[in-house]
Amino acid sequence: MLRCLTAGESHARALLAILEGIPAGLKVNAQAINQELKRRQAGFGRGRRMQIEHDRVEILSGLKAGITLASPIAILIKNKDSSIERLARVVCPRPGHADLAGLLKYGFSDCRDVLERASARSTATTVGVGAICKVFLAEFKIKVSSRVVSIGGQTQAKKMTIKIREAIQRKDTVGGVFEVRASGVPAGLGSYVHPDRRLDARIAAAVMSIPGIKAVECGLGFGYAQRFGSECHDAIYYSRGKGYMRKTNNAGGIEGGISNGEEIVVRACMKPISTLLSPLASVNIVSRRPAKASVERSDICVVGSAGVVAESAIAFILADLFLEKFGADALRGYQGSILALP
Ligand code: EPS
Repeated sequence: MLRCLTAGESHARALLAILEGIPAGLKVNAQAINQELKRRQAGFGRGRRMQIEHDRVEILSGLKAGITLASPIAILIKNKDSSIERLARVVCPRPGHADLAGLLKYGFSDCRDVLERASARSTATTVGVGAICKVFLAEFKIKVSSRVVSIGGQTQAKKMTIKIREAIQRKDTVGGVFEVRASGVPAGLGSYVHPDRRLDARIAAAVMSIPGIKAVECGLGFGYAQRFGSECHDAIYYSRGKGYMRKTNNAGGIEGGISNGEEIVVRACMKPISTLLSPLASVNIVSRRPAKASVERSDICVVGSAGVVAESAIAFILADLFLEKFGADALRGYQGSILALP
């Protein structure tokens, strides 16, 4: 129901996105999007690029007087650093980055031709689009949030900070785990009928599409493998006021690929950023001789930002599947009781 196309490179003039399928009559303002863009840029461990960029959106189309027209919404985020034509050639691919695999795929002779688009800078557009989806979801009291679960194996805030400091001192990088929760999601989004429309499959694909994400789990995830069925499935209850309900939520709000009315809980692992100030072994692609990997300006730890990006990616999927189930041309079309208790 929703379609999105993004364009832009890390140091091109701008990043752009076109979002199609948001119904007419939704109030959207740039401020709501800018708040989310700011959240993406924040966090201890971000690199110097974040001091240069103060991401702000320009909404180019799709609105009149701040209200959606149902036409495609085009957004633009300008890059302050738009030095793409002046940047030096990169000839020593970084292990872990798209550099070498991209080079082999396209036959480039400069890793920069890969890294400009492979850069996580593109996640600014993911967040811009996700912010609009969040505004739509908020109309139905659906809220998406995230938190950092661990950094480099540490689960306590103070120890996480120490771990990032350690990475800085070591000229290293560090990854971690974040969690995204979506509350107020009605039962019935997704499908057990169509494998490609399963809510968990769609969410996993969306989160895996974020640069640096190496694993995704829903609810108990890998924890299911360590328990008996009786210890992990969420018993079903009914109350007149609340309808069907659970006292536990190990399923993370998804059963059979469909939302079950409980909170959606998703966790993902972000690998350590692959640009290392103390670089690993690589090969110079011109001489084919051993060389240290190239060092580009980068971040030390971006797990918090990745959580914000994943919120946006999940908001897009929830909005898409919500429209698939309850679709209407205009917000006014939603009058009535689509979210009534089963
Ligand atoms: C990023 C912008 C990039 C990097 C980072 C994320 O800017 P620059 O390359 O100019 O420093 O800081 O991208 C990567 C970590 C990567 O591997 O590409 C951003 O806007 O989030």
